[in-house]
Amino acid sequence: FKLTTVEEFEAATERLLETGAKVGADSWQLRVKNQTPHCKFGESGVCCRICSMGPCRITKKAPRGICGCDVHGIVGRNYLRFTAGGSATHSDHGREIAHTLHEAAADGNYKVKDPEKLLRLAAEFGVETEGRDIYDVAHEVAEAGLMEYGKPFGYQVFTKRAPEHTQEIWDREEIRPRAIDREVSCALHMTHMGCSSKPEALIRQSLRAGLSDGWGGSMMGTEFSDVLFGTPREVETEANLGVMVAENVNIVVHGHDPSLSEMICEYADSKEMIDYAKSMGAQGITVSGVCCTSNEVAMRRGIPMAGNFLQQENVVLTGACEAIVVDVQCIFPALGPLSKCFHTKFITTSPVAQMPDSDFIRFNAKTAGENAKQIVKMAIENFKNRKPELVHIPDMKQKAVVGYSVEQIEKKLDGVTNTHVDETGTMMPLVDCVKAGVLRGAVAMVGCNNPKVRPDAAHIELMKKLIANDIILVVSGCSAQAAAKAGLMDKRAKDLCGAGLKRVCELVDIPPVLHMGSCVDISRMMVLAARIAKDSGWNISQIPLVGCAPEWMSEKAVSIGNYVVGTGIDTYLGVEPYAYGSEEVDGLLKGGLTDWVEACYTVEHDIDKLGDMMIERIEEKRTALGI
Ligand code: NFS
Ligand code: SF4
Repeated sequence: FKLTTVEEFEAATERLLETGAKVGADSWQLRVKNQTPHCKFGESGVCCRICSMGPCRITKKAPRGICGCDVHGIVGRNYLRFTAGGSATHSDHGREIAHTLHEAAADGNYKVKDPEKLLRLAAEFGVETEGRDIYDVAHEVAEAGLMEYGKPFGYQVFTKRAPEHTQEIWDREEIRPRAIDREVSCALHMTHMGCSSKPEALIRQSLRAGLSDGWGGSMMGTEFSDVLFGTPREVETEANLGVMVAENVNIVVHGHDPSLSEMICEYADSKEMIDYAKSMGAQGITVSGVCCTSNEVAMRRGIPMAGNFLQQENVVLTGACEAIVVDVQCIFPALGPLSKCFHTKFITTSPVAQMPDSDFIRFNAKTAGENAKQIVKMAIENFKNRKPELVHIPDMKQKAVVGYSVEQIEKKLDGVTNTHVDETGTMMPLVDCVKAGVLRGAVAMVGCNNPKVRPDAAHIELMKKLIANDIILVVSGCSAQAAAKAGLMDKRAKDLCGAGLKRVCELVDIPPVLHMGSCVDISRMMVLAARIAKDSGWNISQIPLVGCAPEWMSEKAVSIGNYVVGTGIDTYLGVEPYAYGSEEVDGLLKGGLTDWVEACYTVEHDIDKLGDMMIERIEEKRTALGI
């Protein structure tokens, strides 16, 4: 067993870019060159363009905008707007899933696959279940969920899942999130010309808007997806471009909302479609994924992961992609023109993400079956248009075991003989390992790729370093895919761990890097932290646990950062937020927040140092606990 190295990834990309050059394709690698150097005003957050007296940018000579706003107000407002964008995006995804749940029917496209979870949610939302049809319950739970977006009074119901101490902090600091849409609207209101320019107020709202995502919209996205498509369980899969099969019709699903990708997987697996593919000269159909929709179907169905964010152009560059089918978020508009250089169909499906040079097949819950069938057929019929001389699939993939929902982790721990042998459903075996020092702690590593960081290298190098130091990883999003591509989700990766973590991997029968899902599934990590805190009696901020997003790029990532920090988990970034132009805002984010929520950010570009800092912080937390 051998890990795949980043050098090997890069060589494969180079080879694909040669094909691209042949057909005159553009690439992000080229566009990065055109966009470098980036605008320093934008990067430091000191440019304001929220009213038409501006744009104003702050310099030594011009310390205030035309309205008189200073640099701290401008940077703070930009930071809050960035957060609001992310919170809106995750939460609107959650809302879509709630609508899908509302459409679920015994004879419909969407069914209830995890009734047990539905009943638990019904209890949380106060929905009557006694003697009722499961679909009636589903619809009422969906409605209750949808009310979380706009309810006039009260707070997010899921915030009750947090430990008492955390809830007290949220109330004390006035950051317990109210209706989700309200927090996003309020953020836009506060940042309108002539409203808030006080960093404390703006950053406080950033936390609240983030928390409305993590403990609201994202959590709903996760929970309702589990009800509809099943709560993830341990499953084997594979990762990297080598999962595409030259002889087969290759359909790549990309985006975030599993409602579409689940249906595509369902139909692509039907005898009717497979026979049709064979009649068209292919040997079968391979569905693989990119970005978080890939994580969703990998976690629930073992559908292989073709790659992560900065690999999305590569799947087209293989020349073997019949269709790349997208829903929402993180989709490069570049895929339109790129697909035109090949036979690939670029199929957009959501009114929320419409792009030039794509075939738009409007997907919705009522017509989902027909839509999916139409898309699969289109891909099959496109097989004959391949240009064989352009086909090259890098022979590169790794095995991975994925599917570590909180429920699955709990089950795994139940299987361990321990001092709490009579108890099930407890995190205590894990806590005991941490107390004993066999496990030093955990890092939740999440987020994107960013060309500002050598893609995947930060994720993979950090993970290798951490597991060698007996620190377990829970991961999601594109970070998870980096791990899987490298081979870190193969159970044999235990041999790269320190002796303690290796023993834990053997005992619990897990890989050292646990795939917890997509980015909305970082809500699973919040629930896990809450459970560990409750079972151990520690506060969340006392757990030897930190968050990390070494290659983050999106607004969603900033929203996540805010709720992870807002939940009491120190967070380590490898890319600066656009906030360093204000000492006050920068100071709050990188220190001041600790007084409010017992956690803050650390930003470090040197990835090796970033790793050392996390290890140091974990050890500090251990010392403080006296373990
Ligand atoms: Ni998260 Fe998922 Fe990837 Fe970043 Fe985009 S796919 S929602 S935002 S790039 S991890
Ligand atoms: Fe300039 Fe103030 Fe308008 Fe911003 S709000 S563009 S700082 S005048």
